[in-house]
This record gives sequence, structure tokens and C-alpha cells, in this order.
Amino acid sequence: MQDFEVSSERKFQLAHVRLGIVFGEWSGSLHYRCGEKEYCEEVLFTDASGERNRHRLTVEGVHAHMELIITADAVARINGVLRNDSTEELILDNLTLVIDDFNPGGYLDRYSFFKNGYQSWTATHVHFPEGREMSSLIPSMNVMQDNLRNLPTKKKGEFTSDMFAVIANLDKRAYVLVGQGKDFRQFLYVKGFFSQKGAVPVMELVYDLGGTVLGAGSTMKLDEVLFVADSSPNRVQDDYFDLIKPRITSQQLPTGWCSWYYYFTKINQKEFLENATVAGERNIDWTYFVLDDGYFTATGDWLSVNKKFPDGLKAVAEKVQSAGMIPGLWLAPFVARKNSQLYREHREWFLKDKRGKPVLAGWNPNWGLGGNFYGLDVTHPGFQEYLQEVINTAVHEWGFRYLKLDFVYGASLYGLAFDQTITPPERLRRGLEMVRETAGKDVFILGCGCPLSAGIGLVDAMRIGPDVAPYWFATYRYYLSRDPHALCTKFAIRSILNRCPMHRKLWINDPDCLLIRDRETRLNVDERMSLANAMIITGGMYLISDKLSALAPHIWELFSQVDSLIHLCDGGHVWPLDYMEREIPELVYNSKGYLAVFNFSNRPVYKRIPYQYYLGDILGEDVRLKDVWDESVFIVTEGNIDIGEMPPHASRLLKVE
Ligand code: 9PG
Repeated sequence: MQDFEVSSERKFQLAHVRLGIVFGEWSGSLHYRCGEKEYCEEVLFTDASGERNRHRLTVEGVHAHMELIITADAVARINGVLRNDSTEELILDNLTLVIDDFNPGGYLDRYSFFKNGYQSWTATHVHFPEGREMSSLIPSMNVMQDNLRNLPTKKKGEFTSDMFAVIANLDKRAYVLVGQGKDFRQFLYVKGFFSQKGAVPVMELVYDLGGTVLGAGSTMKLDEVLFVADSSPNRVQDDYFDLIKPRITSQQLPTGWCSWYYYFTKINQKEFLENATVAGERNIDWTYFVLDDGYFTATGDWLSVNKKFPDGLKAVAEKVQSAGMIPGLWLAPFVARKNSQLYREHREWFLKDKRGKPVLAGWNPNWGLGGNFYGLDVTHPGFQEYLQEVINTAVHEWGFRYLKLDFVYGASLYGLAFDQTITPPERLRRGLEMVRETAGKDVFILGCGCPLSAGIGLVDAMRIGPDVAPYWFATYRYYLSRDPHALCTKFAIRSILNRCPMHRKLWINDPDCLLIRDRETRLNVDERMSLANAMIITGGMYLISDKLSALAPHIWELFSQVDSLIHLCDGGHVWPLDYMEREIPELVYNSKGYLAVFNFSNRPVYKRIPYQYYLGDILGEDVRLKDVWDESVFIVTEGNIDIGEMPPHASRLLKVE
């Protein structure tokens, strides 16, 4: 981290990277409603009483008053409060700040913009000024992957990120991260606008106030916004996550088995327990054994177990326990379908749109053709009681001590709630807090389909990418739907590598399951090993999701090697070295002394790594690298490492010697 300074012409300067953020040219507006009338109040910029490195942004509106203070030190920060000075209720929409001259380092240079996706499954990767950010053409997919309040414009050079973004000047090696700080009570969007003519980028910050009601005389604290700059793209993320990291107790890395990626909704008691028996008989040290989706009668009725589990879930959990593992259960506690008893009896528990209709949370083909499901209102006292009953039963009666909470975004959808005075992410936080209180502190909680910022400090682990699948890429689906998030192993790896710096800072990263079976899969051996190598180098938790009795001895042997390598790498910090330069990083370093090299293109590529550029500062002049799997040796010659020809989708995991 390097020091910021605000120069006389109100510029942030960073000694090394010459980041210039010209405060004098900030503008902005606060949007809210009072009664039937909409207001758009201007944000004014003033120097704060001549103090160095301190500036003030204010709104002196008809009803609302706001003061934001910008301070600059090692990091620059914006902090502020919004106050309703009127005698009427305000409905808050958003606060937008525009920085016209966001210039990390120079003119006519090559820029890039790293987008962090809204929730677990949302595409997360770098964009370039000549590119376009897309979203699916299918509306029910948008709500399941994108943030409907922050959809991309799909225009060339316009990108939008949730929680944080990194803007790079690649020519000057200058990187600036703009990101949300504590307490994660609003959603924050960082947008970059890049002209095609080399002009300096424009940056926009949007605090989404979510339609929240601010009562007469009430105040709302705005989440802190942080600016971190550095000459290393990896240090900006590390520093940022260190600044916002919650107090978490260090935990053993979760490992185990999950029913989803072989059985999907077809899982039944017999198959589930057969797998548990195989796992129990093997000499492997798995912690968790997880029953995923497929055991309930209707989405929402979690306590109503279907006929495929004739002995009930308590008996199932006991059998897992006696096989020496901790039973885990999948739940989607904040969504439900219309065919559920919950919907029939308690429509008032659903979030409502303006017309009083339940808010759509998505369509899931796994739940049948009429697979529409809707978001639940965590602020409703009746629903809160039900949620407690569900968690209480699953944990304390049935005995599941690992909860995979899925489709979590259902709680923070935009809509009308019983208590409208808290923001949508606060609703979600309240839901997660209630799950934790009921489950107890020793139960392991995994968030999935969860808006990332809203989960910080409340989950033990977070799914950080879309689902893996027994195929590399869903070509037809992708071209029909233009869905940039589409579930497939290639995109799962993309998020595993792009989001790996969050691991053990914000939570334990869940890269999703390891699929390593060599039958009943369309992944070829290079693709399976790329998934394994991506999971190893990033050191996150892992569950296996193959039918265990069908696995050949050499696959079990591979498991045990993967297992010990993941545990080793979990102890290091991990840097995707080229994440600001390509959509899927192809060069990932782990400080335990490992380097992973990938070829994500669809053709063979001759790989020469510019060692000096990426690794010279980290590893020194000279190293020897040895492939963990085939023992080939590579050395540095004239500042480069020649890896040679790599087949499409292949990778190498190298040990630094
Ligand atoms: C169970 C699964 C697994 C998986 C989760 C989640 O329809 N969809 O677009 C869709 C998206 C994600 C999804 C399922 C369906 O996966 O990530 O691990 O638990 O739910 O239903």
C-alpha cells in the first residue's frame, strides 16, 4: 500500500502510480421519494475546513441531508450519514457519485476493469474497453445470476461491478481498487466508463438504498468506501480484503462428499447411504457427507421429506455419523414455489412487488416445468418462526451439523417487506443471523447463490463460483441464451481463479465439487485435471461428487494426492498473477511454492511464461520448476520459462524447487 496525498489541485496522488482522482470534478445526486413525489438532490463538494487530505460532500435537500467525508491516508475512504430532517417518511432509492477524471496513471494507455459479480454464481472477470458486458437474454435467468438493480448496459466500454472493482492502467502497472467497507448494509456498485478514443475513464459509485423507508428524524449510516492503490494487482486485493475481513476463527479445511453432481435430484436414501458406507470403509479423512437437493416434497417445505427417504432424515444422519462423518444438508431457506404448503398457507411471508404479487426469484428446471420460485420476507415474524423451526429440526432433531444454504439471494431481492425500514442486504443478514443463532456456533454454514458482501462475517464458507458440471462448456445453451454466467466447468474454474484471494480472508472459499470420475462424464482428462489443479493451487475446501463405488483404484489414489496438495496450498496465499490481463487467469502462484499454468483456449498453445515480469520480484532470478504429476522439469532461460505446447484446456501444476 502506498500513501495517498491530495495535492493543491484537489488531486489524489500516489507517489508511484500517479493515480489522479480530481475531487473538484466529482458530481452526484441523491434519489428518493416523499409521498408521490420523486426528488433528485445534487451532491455538493466542499473542502473540509482547510484540513489536508480531507474533503466534504454534502446534500442539503428539501428533506434529506447528507454529509460524506473523504479522507486520504494509506487508503482513501469515504464515510457518511444520511439524515431525514423532515417530518415525513422518505423512500430512499440511491446515491450516485460520479468521478469524471478517474485516471490511474496516464493517457492513451491500455486500461482494464475487473468486475466482481453480485453473488456466488455471477460471472467475475476482467473486461477491456473495447468489450461489452452481457447478461442473459432470458429474464428468469437474470434474477438468478445478475443483480436486477445493477444490470450491465451491454454497451461497448461500460462495465459494472458489485462490492468492488479494480481499474488498471496496464502500461503503467497502476492498479486501483474501489470497494465497499463495513458494515455491508447497502449494496454498492462500481461502474467504469471507458471511451474508445483514449480519454480518461469515468467512474461511478452507486450506493443502492434499496427502496428503504427512512422515518422522520431518522439517520442511515452509509457503508464506508475504500480506495486502495498499488503497483501490484494482487496486493490491492489482499490489502482490501485485510481491511474488511471479519473476525473469523480459523477452521480446519472442510472436505467430504456431496450428492449433487452425480445424482442431482434423483438421489435417494439407498444410494446416499451406499456412498456413505463406501466412504466409511475407505481410509480417508473426510469431514462432511452432504445430502443436496432432492429430499423434500416441494421447494419451501423443507420439513416434508419425500418417499425416496422412507426412514426419514434423522435415520439418514445417524447412519452418516456412524460411518465416521458429519452429516450435512442442503436447504434453500429464503425461496419457495407456489406448489408448497408454505405458499398455500402463508402468502404474506413472501416479498411483494408494487402490485402485491410475490417477487420472482427464478426458474429452476430441476424443480419441474413450473419451476418458478419466489423470494421470502425474512422480516415477517411468522416466517421468522418457521425459519427457526426448520433450522431447529434440521440441526437439533435430525442431527445435520453442516448446512448448505442455497439460493440465498432470495432474501435480499428488491421488493416490499413487512419491515421496510431495513435495506435488502440487511434483510439477508438478519436471515443468516437467525440461522446461526438457531443452529449454534459449531454448525458449519456454507452460503451459496449468496450476494457476497451481505454474507461477510455470517458464513463459514462461501461458494465463489457457478456450478461445476460433467462437461466443459454448454455451447448450445450459451449461444441461445447469451448467458455469460452459464453453469459449466470452464466458468466454474474462471471464478475459482479470479476469486481465490478471498480465501481465508472473508471466509473459506468453496470452489464447488471436484469431479474426477473417468466414466459418465464429458470432461476429458485434461479438463478434469485442470479442475483439480485449479482447486489445489487455490487451496479452498473441496467435496467430491462422484458415485464412490464406481471409482477405479487409480482415481482413489489421485484423490489422496489431491487431498494432501490442497491442504498444503491452503496454508499459502494465492495470487492469480495475470487476472487483470485475461478473462481466466492462466498463471497462478501459491506462496507454498506452487505455480499453476493453464491453457483455456480451445486450441493447442505454445506457452512461454514471461518469468521476469510476473515472478522475478517474488521468486528471484533463477528457479527450477517440476511438474507435480509427470515430473517434467522447467528452468528460466533469458527471463522466460518455456512450457512448450499445451493441449486445449490443459494445465500444469509446478512445484518451485
Ligand atoms: C441444487 C443445486 C446445487 C448447486 C447449487 C445450485 O436453474 N438454475 O439456473 C440453477 C442454478 C444453480 C443451481 C441449480 C440450478 O445450483 O449451486 O451446488 O446445490 O443448486 O439445486
